[in-house]
Amino acid sequence: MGQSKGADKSAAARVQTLRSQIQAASYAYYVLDAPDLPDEVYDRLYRELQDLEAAHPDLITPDSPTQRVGETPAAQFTAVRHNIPLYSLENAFDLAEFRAWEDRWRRQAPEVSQVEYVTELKIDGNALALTYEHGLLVRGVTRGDGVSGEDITPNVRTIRSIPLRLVIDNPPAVVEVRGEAFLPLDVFETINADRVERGEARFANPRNAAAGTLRQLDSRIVAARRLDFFAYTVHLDQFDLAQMQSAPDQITTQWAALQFLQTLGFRVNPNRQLCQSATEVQAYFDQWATRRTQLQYLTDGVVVKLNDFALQQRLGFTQKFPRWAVALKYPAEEVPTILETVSFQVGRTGAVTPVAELRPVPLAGTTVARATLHNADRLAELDIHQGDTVIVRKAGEIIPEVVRVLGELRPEQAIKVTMPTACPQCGSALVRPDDGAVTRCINISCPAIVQGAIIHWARRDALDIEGLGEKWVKQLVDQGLVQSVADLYGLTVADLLPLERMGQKSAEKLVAAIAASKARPWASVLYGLGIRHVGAVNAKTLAQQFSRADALAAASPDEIETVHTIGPEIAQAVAQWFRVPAHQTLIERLQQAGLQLANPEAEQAQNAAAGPLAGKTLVLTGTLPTLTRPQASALIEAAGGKVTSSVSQATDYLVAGDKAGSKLTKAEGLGIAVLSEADLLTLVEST
Ligand code: 3BA
Repeated sequence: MGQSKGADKSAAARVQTLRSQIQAASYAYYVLDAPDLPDEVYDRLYRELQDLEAAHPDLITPDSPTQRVGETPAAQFTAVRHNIPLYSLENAFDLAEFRAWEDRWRRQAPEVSQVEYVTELKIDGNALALTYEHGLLVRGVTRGDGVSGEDITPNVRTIRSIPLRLVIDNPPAVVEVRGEAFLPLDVFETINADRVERGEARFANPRNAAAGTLRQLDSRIVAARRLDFFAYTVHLDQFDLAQMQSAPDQITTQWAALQFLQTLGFRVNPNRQLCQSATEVQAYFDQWATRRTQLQYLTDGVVVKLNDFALQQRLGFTQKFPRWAVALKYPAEEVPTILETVSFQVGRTGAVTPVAELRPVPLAGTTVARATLHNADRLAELDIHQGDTVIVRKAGEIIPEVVRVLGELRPEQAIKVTMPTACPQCGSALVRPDDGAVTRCINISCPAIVQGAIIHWARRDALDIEGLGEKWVKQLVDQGLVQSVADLYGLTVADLLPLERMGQKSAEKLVAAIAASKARPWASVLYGLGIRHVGAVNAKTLAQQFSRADALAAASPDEIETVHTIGPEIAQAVAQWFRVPAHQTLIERLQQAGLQLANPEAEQAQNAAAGPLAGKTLVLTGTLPTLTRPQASALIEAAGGKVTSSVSQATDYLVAGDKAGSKLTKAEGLGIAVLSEADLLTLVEST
């Protein structure tokens, strides 16, 4: 006994030592960006800690470096109200707007002669509020609408540059730290490459990818995504501050607060500056306009804050913004490059989009080699020629686009680019309705359309066929194995094995995933069909109202339009789709393959509404010869009737079995029809 106690004591001591060594190394690596331990040594310490904790589970604490990733996914996130709201930042799009902002605060504080601004790079990420109680991270909440956000603590714990415990002695009771969570650009690229591989839609930009990652219910996925975090605000009681050793007595400026955040164990962006004038702010802004493109994360401007907290407090807030801070934004980036050629992409709806193939240029953190030219009208308007020098722009969400052509730099005898008249994929004639901007291929066996249709079909929110990504779909279509989504259901492992880089295991998995998709509900199938204007939400609505595919197929546009939220354009598109003979064949084949083309619950509800007992109220009493109570109730409800427990004027029928008591007497008194089980069965089966 005594011996084991001694062992525990030394284990506890060793665990303590390991944790501080690992924490110090993590801090150096993730916060200071200055690793001080070789990876192998770090790994060895980490594994030793893991082993010790496995042997002594009672020694595990929530701030142990091994406890960053939870085991079980959250069911959902809960909304949390922020104690102090997270305000927005006012934007200034040029120096004049910045000066106007400056004039405004100066009118409110005319005696300030020597101004001090802190300039910080504006990280294009997602603001988070982190709460520490007695030094321990207890909550991480998204900004949300600024008033309340979502509690995503398990995900926040996976971010290595966020300390699980503040690295100071005598931490205050409560500290709230705010900052920006973001995805490094290389991680962003990897995530998107993976998504394309799996047939999922790319994230438009790192900010969306970070937001999507932060809202992942499974923190193990979040941990693999390597989010990072820069801190820029700390809220704490000034009284607590005075009690703390290792802290300045008073933190009275933003500059000191940033330094203090670093002392607490946070990563603070080193590219900050203290400026004494608007001119210095401007110089910082200009310097970073180019330097920021070298960073491993996206920035969209500079946040300028008045350094002095006392002055901040005097100026206060408007409804939305602090008056003491402003975001000086960089314009959407534009760069010139050479147009090598224009290709014409055929989407899954047959829409043909002209795409500029460019000499690759770095732009807003990525290398751009292609940009959209939108449509035939835009192409004509730009008057674009082969070899033209063009200006490419990437703004926020949008994929890069060609915004201008520098006609004066056009090479001699350059050939003008025009829309093709035949589909570049299948050669059939393209059509362009008089009223539309879109040029389309209308050959439903066009390989580009088929490929797009299958990728859409496999999407998570459609038939959810895991593993059916672009690389397989392209081969399946090119090899002629699949000409429509219905062909997927005939594929065997033997069919798949000849595909390039396909192994037995992957082939089996893919066949199983395809088979599993047969269980997906009718609404998902309807969405998967890719009918124009029928997104996931409209598909759900339609599938609820039209509980069977044949009912929807038979409906007129007017009938479809009676569904709430379904407008004439959608109704027209749906009706038209089902009129196409090839689509009717597709539906038949899907039916034969065993896909869900009806919605069991809605079908039941609809049958009930038309059922023989529709609108009738029944009461059950006594013991029926063959049916149990629940069986009888289910039968009545399926026929549209309602079962209540007591007899009244409103009762239409009493179903009476053996040993019927007072209910029978009452019903007879009220002149209510009394049925036997046999009567009930006859009634239910009549239509
Ligand atoms: N500093 C974003 N707000 C920021 C504290 C104030 C502020 C930001 C900032 C309001 C960045 C608005 C949302 C928010 C309270 C966060 C920054 C950045 N400072 N460096 C002045 O890098 N994106 N965003 N509100 N905290």
